[in-house]
Amino acid sequence: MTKLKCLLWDVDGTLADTERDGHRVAFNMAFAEAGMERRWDVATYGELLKVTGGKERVRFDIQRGGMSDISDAQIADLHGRKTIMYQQLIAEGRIPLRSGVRRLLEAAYADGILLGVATTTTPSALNALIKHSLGSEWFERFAVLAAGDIVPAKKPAPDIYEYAMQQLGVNADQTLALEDSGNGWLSAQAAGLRCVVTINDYTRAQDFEGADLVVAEFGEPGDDAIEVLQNPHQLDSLAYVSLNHLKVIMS
Ligand code: XBP
Ligand code: MG
Repeated sequence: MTKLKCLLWDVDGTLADTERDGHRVAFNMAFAEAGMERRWDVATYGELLKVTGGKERVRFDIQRGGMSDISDAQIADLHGRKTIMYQQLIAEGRIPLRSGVRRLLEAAYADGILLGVATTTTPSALNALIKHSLGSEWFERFAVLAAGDIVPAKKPAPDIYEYAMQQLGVNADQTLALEDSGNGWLSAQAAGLRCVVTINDYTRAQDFEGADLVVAEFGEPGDDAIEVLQNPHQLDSLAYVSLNHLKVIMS
């Protein structure tokens, strides 16, 4: 019998490739609007992604000498503008869901599995992605949306996963995390969760030692078989990741 009772989804990089073409672009728009010279190119943003949270990422770039110093209040204002610009980019429909995400969400929902989000991103940015990329019915279908500053310590700390599980009344034995990054995997691992990782260009070289499955994407039936990077449970028929694969990982 399956122990899989709950799936907790990371957002940025997992539901959709939002970082390079969404968050990064919105930060640059906010810098320009504020009259700042700094621009984060694709490679630079990859370096900055080691710090989770947009405000924290700006502070980190200041500390490493990438931008002139500004106060925390100015960072918060700048980040507020960035979040509005990000929502506009999402509303333009620029960022589709990653392959297999909708299929797995719908299969799990139909199967009565609890669904939740555990992300470091800002709630209004998450809401925009749900509304424009997933569909508004998912505001009801997710049993918890755990996001942003709701916990003091962002990933790789376990807090956001622990908060989501507490809200749902589930424990780590019943819950599987879906992540895309090393920091996300560390957060899930520290919360005692099993974890499936779908890498992207920014995270391919990161360390996922101990994760339960690492693939390039979830994939779709009928498409080319997915690239499998780590398969410690020796799952078979992995042309795409199915709900049954997730159940086997938890059994
Ligand atoms: C990824 C993050 C976020 C986004 C930016 O979150 O670290 O900070 O890059 O979002 P996750 P904000 O993968 O956990 O969803 O600017 O709203 O912080
Ligand atoms: Mg992520």
